[in-house]
Amino acid sequence: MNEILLSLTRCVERGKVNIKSPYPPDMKGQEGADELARKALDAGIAPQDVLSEALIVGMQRVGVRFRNKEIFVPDVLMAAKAMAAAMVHLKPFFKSDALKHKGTIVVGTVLGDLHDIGKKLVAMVIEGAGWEVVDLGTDVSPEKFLKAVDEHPGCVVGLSALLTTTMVNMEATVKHVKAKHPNVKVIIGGAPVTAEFAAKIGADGYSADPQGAVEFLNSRCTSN
Ligand code: B1M
Repeated sequence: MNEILLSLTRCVERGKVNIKSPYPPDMKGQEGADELARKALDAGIAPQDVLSEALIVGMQRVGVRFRNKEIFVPDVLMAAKAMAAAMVHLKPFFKSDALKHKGTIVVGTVLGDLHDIGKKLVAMVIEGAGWEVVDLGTDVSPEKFLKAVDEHPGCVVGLSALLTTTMVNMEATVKHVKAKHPNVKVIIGGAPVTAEFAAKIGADGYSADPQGAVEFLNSRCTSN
């Protein structure tokens, strides 16, 4: 494996944004995701390989370690920051079609619910896994989800809820979206949500954490 890509993977995994970043302390003064992504492209490494062999690998490790409680929310946020710094250099290639997303997921916290810390984490890890994320924010009505699905044909829908009182709006959203788009896959999550609840309301998947959402998307929602 190329040395630059190995170092880039490590920067995402450790949340090392750039050379100026003092975090993590043991990597102080070292190049970060920002410099290494640029270096990889300048060395002629294909943008697709920078993404899939370095950035996605790093973020996947972050997802697994977060699930295993080896790292915590601030670590995931730093990893996402490092990933974003690298993505700045890759973005032009998305526009030129040299890089392809695996697909699109429309995410949001359901109607009446303002909790978005977990949903944002899920969105970051999914994005880090190579998916395009359209984040509708919080307090999202079933109608707004449907409008987004209309605008992003073939997308997956991801619903988050943290209140027992708003879980009911997950059911309303699944029904509203599937009435018009029966083949659209919906995954749900959030502290009070369970796999049993997901099955009961007709959602296609449930995950307790970001990594599970990525696994659902990669295994159930891609054509390759
Ligand atoms: Co609120 N709140 N809150 N709150 N809040 C809880 C959820 C609560 C359990 C606290 C308690 O009473 N112990 C309780 C809910 C009780 C219940 O319904 N049974 C509660 C309440 C009652 C309320 C208010 C009603 C309080 C009031 O005003 N009286 C009010 C409601 C506002 C509203 O939404 N309409 C309210 C308000 C707030 C704040 C605004 C102050 C703030 C939210 C800030 C924000 O999100 N921007 C807040 C917070 C921070 C919490 C707690 C403390 C923390 C939630 C959190 O961010 N967790 C929470 C208590 C707790 O959980 N300890 C609580 C960290 C986050 C990383 O985890 O969101 O679970 P989580 O996300 C995880 C997984 O669930 C999963 O992956 C994430 C990462 O691992 N996941 C998915 C989440 N979405 C997913 C989607 C997926 C897949 C996985 O696929 C699409």
